[in-house]
Amino acid sequence: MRILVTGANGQIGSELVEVLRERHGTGQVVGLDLNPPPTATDQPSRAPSSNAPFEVADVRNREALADVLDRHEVGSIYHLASLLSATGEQHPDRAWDVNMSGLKTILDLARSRPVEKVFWPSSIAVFGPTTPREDTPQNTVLDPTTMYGVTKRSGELLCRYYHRRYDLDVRSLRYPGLLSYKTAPGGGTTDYAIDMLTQAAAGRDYTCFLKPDTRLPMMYMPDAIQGTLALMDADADALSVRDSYNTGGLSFSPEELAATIQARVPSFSCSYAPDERQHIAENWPSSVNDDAARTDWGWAPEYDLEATTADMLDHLREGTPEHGDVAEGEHEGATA
Ligand code: VAH
Repeated sequence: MRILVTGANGQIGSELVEVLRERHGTGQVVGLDLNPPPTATDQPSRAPSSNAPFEVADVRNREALADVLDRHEVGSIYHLASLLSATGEQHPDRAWDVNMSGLKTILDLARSRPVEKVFWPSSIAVFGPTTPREDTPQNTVLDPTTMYGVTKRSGELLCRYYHRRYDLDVRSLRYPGLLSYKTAPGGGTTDYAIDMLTQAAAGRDYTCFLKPDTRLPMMYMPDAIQGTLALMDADADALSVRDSYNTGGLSFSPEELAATIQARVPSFSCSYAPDERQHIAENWPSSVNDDAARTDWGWAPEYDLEATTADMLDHLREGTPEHGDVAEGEHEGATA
């Protein structure tokens, strides 16, 4: 049985596919995205090996996805294809369509086939202005203010329904903002952090689109990947949460990140020009409580702000050709 990863070209997908292929063998992991994978010519650092199975399809196309699942005899699915918060506010109808129709298509196909497990990423975007901002509980008021957040909360409820009604083993994490250096950011509000580190690594200053004191929950990609795999490896009976687990890594504000960068790049300077994304960020928590994830399946992030900054700067200084302009518009594959 093979593993299918939708949104395989995105921020999480491109790294998760690599780790899964190392774990299970290249031919056992099928990537799927709206666009073909990077090639040795355009993005050599990300080009998969020649025998890496890849499908170009729209996750809203039920017939195309059914063919992929059957032809590859898929036994587990990581459904990552999604529009993120900032892009979703620019294109709310498309965000609902891709995020919700895509998810329901995957869940419907999975429950009618021998698919053992499905992973789907939610986000701290499910929280809103009526939620406690510090140490946000696993179970609390969920009052999302963005279309992205609405699709993520709706998706959580859909996943829990499919687990209760059809006994589908679908599992989910509420990712915070994710930092990574291998792919260009995909239209997220928390992507300011990647942009700031990218500019600093290139010896440039940065103008941040959030206020300096906007503290948000964040996570370094290696922790996000190991947490995702730990959840999927866990015994089903150990899981007490079937909408989506809170997972925190670290929390910081733009000014805290800028200070941590300046300790390594003394010449770096950050200025602030908040835009419409400030209204998104200020409705999100500053930190989340992830005791349930730690108790149920051993969630244990390893990277703090200093370690994340050091590792990001080191790799970005090596040069990643796809970095430079921040990706905008529909970026299927990006997520959380
Ligand atoms: C975004 N990176 O900014 C995503 C994430 C918590 C934020 O879901 O939209």
